[in-house]
Amino acid sequence: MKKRTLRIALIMATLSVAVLRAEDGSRLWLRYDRIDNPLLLAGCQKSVTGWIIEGDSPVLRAAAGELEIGLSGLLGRAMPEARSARRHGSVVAGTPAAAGVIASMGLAKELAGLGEEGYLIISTRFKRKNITAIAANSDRGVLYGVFHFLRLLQTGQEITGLAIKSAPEIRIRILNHWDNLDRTVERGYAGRSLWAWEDLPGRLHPRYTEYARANASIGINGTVLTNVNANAQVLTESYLRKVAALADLFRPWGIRVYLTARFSAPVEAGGLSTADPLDPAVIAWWRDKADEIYRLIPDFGGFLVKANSEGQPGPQNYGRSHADGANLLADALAPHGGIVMWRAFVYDNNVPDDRAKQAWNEFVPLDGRFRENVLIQVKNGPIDFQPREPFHPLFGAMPGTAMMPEFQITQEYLGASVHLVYLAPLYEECLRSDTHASGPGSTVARVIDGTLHAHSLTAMAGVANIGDVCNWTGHPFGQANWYAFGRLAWDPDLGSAAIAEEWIRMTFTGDAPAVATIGKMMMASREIAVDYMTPLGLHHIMYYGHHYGPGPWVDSGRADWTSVYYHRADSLGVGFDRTPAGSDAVGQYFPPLRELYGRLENCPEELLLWFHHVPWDHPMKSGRLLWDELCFRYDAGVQSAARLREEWEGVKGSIDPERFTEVAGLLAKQERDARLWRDACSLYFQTFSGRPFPADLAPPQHDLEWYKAHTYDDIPGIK
Ligand code: GCV
Repeated sequence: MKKRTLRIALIMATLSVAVLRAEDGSRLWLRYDRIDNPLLLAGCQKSVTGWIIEGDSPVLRAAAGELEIGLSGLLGRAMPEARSARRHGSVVAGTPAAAGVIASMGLAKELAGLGEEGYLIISTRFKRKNITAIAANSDRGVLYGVFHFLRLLQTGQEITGLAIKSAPEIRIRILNHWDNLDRTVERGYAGRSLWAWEDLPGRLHPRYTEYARANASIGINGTVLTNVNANAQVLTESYLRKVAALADLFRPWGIRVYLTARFSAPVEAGGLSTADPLDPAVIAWWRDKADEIYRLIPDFGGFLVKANSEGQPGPQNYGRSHADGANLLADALAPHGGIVMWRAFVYDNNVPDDRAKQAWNEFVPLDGRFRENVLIQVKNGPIDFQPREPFHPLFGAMPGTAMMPEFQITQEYLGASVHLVYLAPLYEECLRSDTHASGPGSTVARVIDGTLHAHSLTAMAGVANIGDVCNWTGHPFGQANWYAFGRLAWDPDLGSAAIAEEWIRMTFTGDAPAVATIGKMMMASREIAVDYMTPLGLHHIMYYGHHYGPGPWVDSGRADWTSVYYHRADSLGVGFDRTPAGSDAVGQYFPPLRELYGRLENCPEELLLWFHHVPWDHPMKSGRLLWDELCFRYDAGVQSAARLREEWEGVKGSIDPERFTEVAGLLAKQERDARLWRDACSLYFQTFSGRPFPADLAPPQHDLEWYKAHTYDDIPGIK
């Protein structure tokens, strides 16, 4: 058998095994099963009869492999690369540099402005034949175009008459892994870290390539391999060789590696007596370290740094500023084209001001003092990845500095890998928030895509929810959050409902009623979680440590890690007064938001208790008093969680039994724990309101002491 025929036979065998094997979720959204609608299949088979990649490079070979596997699977027939494009239905992909069909099409004008990663997908004619051209300025653009074209087939969209032009709005679209070198994952709920440091660089697990493929398919082009609570060991030579092995594997998929830099590394890994950013020996150490890294990894992306926060070392240990610290690393990386992502997640229990204000206080005075290759990485909200927060007031407040958002894909405060919570609506809510920094329309999206303040260095980070479990994310729906993050990083203006539909069709089924039901469930899920966990602007009332269940009573230990710090319940009311009469956090927002958030009568109810301490008998829009409304919202969350479980039952025949059963089990657990949230929080807040539960709501099952004593022995994550 010729080599090529053998390869195709292998692919087909793999595909049929995939059909027969249990649905374990490992194929993510890149399943490429044969299109099951016969009419659609016939149409696609007619429109796509062969493919060619013009040119040769590792990236183009990755694209070719994807086209071959994808088209063979989706069209249900072996699809090796064709010899020529001179027949109807050819798909031709490449750059004008290859001097082939793409070059002959004279696309220079259309390709202008699409940059290094954009692409065109057009239905056109070549030598009197109908073909589809996937054209780009670079091989990476071709790869992204190929994935887009396959997505059209996977989601049952039209593949004739195409005139698609796409380029990313954000330059660096990056995952942050909070993975430790011992393979535990901070806030990880999907098994151990993917990075088998003990086997690297010699043994390369097949999952590394699968990981890179999945990321490339959604446009992710960077990954920070290590935890922001960093270990300097990763900067030692032996670990850098391991990192280089991963970088080599990821490169053909357009992915660069980045590392977290522990600020005290010159002391811990370099034997210096100080890590003072202005000390000449420290400056030389980082410069030499950067040179060493780039010798091993020529396209190394740069460093992500958490400094002077939650016990991490930083420039302030030496009386220096965050700008001094960031610029030290930026100068070391600059000659190689590397960047620094410096986190604004800083707060200190010894600073008497509201935690929500501290990052702004710290960073705004430093605006304009960071090097060109520094981005300030800002969490979506001012506290910490809560089910709902207002957008972070730093967005728009530092026009002279490149800002990037950090979203959490892993569900630290949103039910770990137990709860179905589709996070795209949360990301979208933040991206669409209008900061009013330069008048109306100054959305967070316009701040971070660089258009508002003319920055060309742009980025968006997501804290990964990926581990070494078979289905990558623990909860099968966790995959949707990874997927949605990538899609939104490419285009922050995409809508979460449309992204959900794509993902469902690629991951579960194209059956229209099932797609509609699952889409509805996903779109409702974030609001449902807000209701049963932290309605009306409550926040950070999770159980100490694991953050999974309720813990509104947590009142000991570091003050800004307690719940009472945030809800401030007393006999008069509940909520954090952040008006000028309180902490004045509202003052960090631009007008008219100060007035919107700052006046009780104006404040959107979903953020009420974030910004105000509100009397228990405050009349709400529903006509209920605050206390009753709070009980009602908690209860509505539980009812809706029950509805999610029921709705899932309705898609039973449309989903494979393995994943159907797995999700059904998780939804039952979610409902159970939503009740726990409702009962625990209602009972706890009742000790302050002193009011009865509304008569039409089911009373809590146990007393408050029972909930306080409850331990969670069936949840994932580091204990
Ligand atoms: C990586 C929260 C989490 C920590 C996390 C921190 C951060 O505090 O609970 O686990 O540390 O955020 O984002 O740095």
